[in-house]
Amino acid sequence: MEVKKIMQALEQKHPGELEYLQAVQEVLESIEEVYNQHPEYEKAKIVERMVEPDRIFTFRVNWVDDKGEVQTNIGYRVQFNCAIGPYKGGLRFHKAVTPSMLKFLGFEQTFKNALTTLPMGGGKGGSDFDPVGKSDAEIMRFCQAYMLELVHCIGPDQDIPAGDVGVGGREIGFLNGMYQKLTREYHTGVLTGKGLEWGGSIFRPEATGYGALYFTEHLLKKAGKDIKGKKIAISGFGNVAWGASQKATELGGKVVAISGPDGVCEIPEGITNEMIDYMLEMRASNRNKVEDMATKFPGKAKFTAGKKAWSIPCDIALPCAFQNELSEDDAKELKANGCWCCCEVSNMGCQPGAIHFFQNNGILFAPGKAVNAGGVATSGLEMTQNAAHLSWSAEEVNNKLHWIMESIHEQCVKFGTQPDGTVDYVKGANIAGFMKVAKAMLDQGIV
Ligand code: 2IT
Repeated sequence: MEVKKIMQALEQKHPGELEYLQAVQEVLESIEEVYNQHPEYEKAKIVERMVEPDRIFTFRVNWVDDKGEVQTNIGYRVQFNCAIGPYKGGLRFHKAVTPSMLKFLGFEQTFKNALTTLPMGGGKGGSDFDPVGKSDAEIMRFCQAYMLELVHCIGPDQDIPAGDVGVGGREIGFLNGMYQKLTREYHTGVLTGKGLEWGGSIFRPEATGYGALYFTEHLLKKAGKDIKGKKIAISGFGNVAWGASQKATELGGKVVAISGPDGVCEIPEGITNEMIDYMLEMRASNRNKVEDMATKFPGKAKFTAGKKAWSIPCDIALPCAFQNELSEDDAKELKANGCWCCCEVSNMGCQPGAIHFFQNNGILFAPGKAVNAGGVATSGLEMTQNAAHLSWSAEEVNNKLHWIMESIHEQCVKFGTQPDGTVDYVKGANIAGFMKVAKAMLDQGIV
């Protein structure tokens, strides 16, 4: 395989699909060496087949807003790769959603799911519907209209969506209600992230953030460090930032910043449980403003408009918001302010320049597909509980999540340890995920 050649061909086929091309390039660069030691992969054109989604559904979604006006959005479901199990991955509702964004997310999901140790293939979906400023009734009508089409693409043994940016427990509820209405099938296993009363798993809402901190703990331990008393900057204030803030605080870290599209809130004394609870209200309000935290807790949280979380001095940076949210300049600012570790929690949260800067400047870095896999892993645990028609205890789910994150860390160490003894977590995660999917594809022939 020659990465350059494959990328050129892909760019020709998918011009302008920047996020997708970026995600593919990152993976191919890190697996190139290992791949070239396996002529059987080359012969079966594993890479050429793996970078293309199995199929993409695109559909129009019409709904009526509170003013009585008809709205038109586009809905998607990308079924990326089913070599190791049914398609699994979240739904993103965000005004910037494009096929490129969902293809990058589906591609990443395929490797991430492989790392979880559970048999799940990769998928992703969503819509350019913008939840900002929408009423609950509008959210419900949109979710129902979206499910009128999505219903034809999914099923408990085919494709199991969950939440992502803009899709949380409320949206999964509306989607599941409509799915049952349309199909008259009352199994619990077609969506994950469900409410506890109707088939959801305990800790699924917290799992992405909790898992990220379990992974971070292992990474720090391996590097001879620990989290106690460390200053942590977190971007975003949504579901992932919420779970990460909780677990970081519980483990003795001090969360000194959260952020939003409007700016950053600095919290010099560290985030409190009251503030963490308030993050949920901020998300439910659909205002999308982190300034609300400073308004609610004057004197404790200080808002600065237009600034990112990376402007606040910290030891550890945890991007928890959106792809490409941390640039090379941000990485430089972080280092100048004393940061020595960045665990990417958002999918592809760091731009390639930022990752290279971290790696070339001795800053510990781990990629999203390893760090944030606790979310989908717990979705997998939810599917298992649904299939067995039972619910596990908090302790049981937490122990399993803990074990999965530890094993993801071990896979990264196994495939990413460099001759000087340091761990390249990007290589480790990509090679480990790739090898599993590649082997599964090879075993199952040219399909
Ligand atoms: O990016 C992700 O891993 C998710 N949004 C969670 C997917 C899932 O199926 O739980």
